[in-house]
Amino acid sequence: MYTLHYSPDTASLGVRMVLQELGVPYRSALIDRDAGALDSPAYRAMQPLGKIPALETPDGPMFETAAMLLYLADKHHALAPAPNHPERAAFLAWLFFTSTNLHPTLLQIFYPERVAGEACVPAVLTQARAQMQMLLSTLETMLARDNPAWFSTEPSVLGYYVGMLMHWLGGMPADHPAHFPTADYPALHARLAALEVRPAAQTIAADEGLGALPFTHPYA
Ligand SMILES: N[C@@H](CCC(=O)N[C@@H](CS)C(=O)NCC(=O)O)C(=O)O
Repeated sequence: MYTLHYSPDTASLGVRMVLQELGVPYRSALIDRDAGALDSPAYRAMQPLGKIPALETPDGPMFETAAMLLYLADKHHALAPAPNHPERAAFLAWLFFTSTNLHPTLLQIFYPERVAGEACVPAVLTQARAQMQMLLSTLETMLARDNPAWFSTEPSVLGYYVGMLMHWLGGMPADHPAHFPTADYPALHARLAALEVRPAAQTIAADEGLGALPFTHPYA
């Protein structure tokens, strides 16, 4: 049995959809942020930085979204190429591309003041937006060229991870710095459109109030 410590519409979303897609027994434990739960010793013992999500597993607590996703895929032999599969190398490269490039750049766009203080916000935003455009174009080029099964015909932990990030990027109004609609990236859009209608995505999106098309038309 897993316990996912989550808060609606945060970084717990991808892991929660993956747990649902796997069909394994799990519990969703709502984090009481207002009560300071992220700073409690019990939570910090699971997630030392006090971020969301944290996952309790039979092997102990885990933090970091990508680590959880890879752990779950390997543990349940699903939603990723197996360790000895020829596609494993490419899959790992793009999973780490997402966790070390896409996700941190997204955080810089949403929280530019955390990078170098309020005075540097305009410069940070200019740089981070350009970086995000380049990263999404790089992903788009790979998808259109290679069409890997783990991001097209088959659901994968990576698809859910990128879907979660695009949910936030696509959901912002046109004048928001984080406005990056999936429609601008047709290969990515088509794959996320197929993923978001799966029962697992629909169940969690409904529970968290994220609309019927959470990856391609957030909040619609
Ligand atoms: N690298 C972490 C990032 C997690 C993260 O930034 N979570 C956000 C929620 S979307 C958070 O906990 N924010 C609370 C805060 O920064 O105080 C992961 O992938 O798990």
